[in-house]
Amino acid sequence: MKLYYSPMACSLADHIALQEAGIEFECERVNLSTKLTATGRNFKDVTVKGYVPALELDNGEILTENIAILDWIASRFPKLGVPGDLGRTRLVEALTYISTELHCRFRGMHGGSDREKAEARVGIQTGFEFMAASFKGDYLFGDAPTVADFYLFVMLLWSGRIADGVPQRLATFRERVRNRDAVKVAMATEGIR
Ligand SMILES: N[C@@H](CCC(=O)N[C@@H](CS)C(=O)NCC(=O)O)C(=O)O
Repeated sequence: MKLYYSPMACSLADHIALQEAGIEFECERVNLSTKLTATGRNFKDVTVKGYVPALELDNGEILTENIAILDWIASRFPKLGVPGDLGRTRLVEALTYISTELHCRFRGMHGGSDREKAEARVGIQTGFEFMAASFKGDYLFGDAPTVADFYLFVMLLWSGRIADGVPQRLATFRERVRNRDAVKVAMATEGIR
């Protein structure tokens, strides 16, 4: 299995999740500007979408989209998912919120008008406040992290771009996640401090 990633991109969530799962996997860096991978491959031959994450399975199939990849990891490694009848649905609900209400809004911070940037900033702040209020323990769903926590963690790493900062609960959570062994390994592999 191989994860195509770019340092500090959203693919860090998938990278951490694979590391937390404790499985063997390879990862290959992608230059998002040139669309070349570290081995010189045209990344568009891996996925025509041209964006990370992309996960190449052992049978050669390529998975894309954070929600799909993180859900796939959680379904194979239930310790990273949410138990119970509605567990998977609750997990997808959280992943979708992070993707559509947070991740997408960070895009609005790049290249938009001042007004669009201000709207994105408010939306992100509101999203973080909602997330902070929905914690059920040290992590989103209780006392152990799920793949959704790793996606939220990456959004919080990016939040340095927001002047207003993040709610204290999320700042504490960010440090808690950052100090996990698997997270340190994933970040060191990507060259992030
Ligand atoms: N819809 C995709 C978006 C992924 C995405 O935004 N990837 C960014 C990095 S965070 C990227 O590769 N951007 C480069 C590009 O779009 O050319 C997902 O949710 O997985």
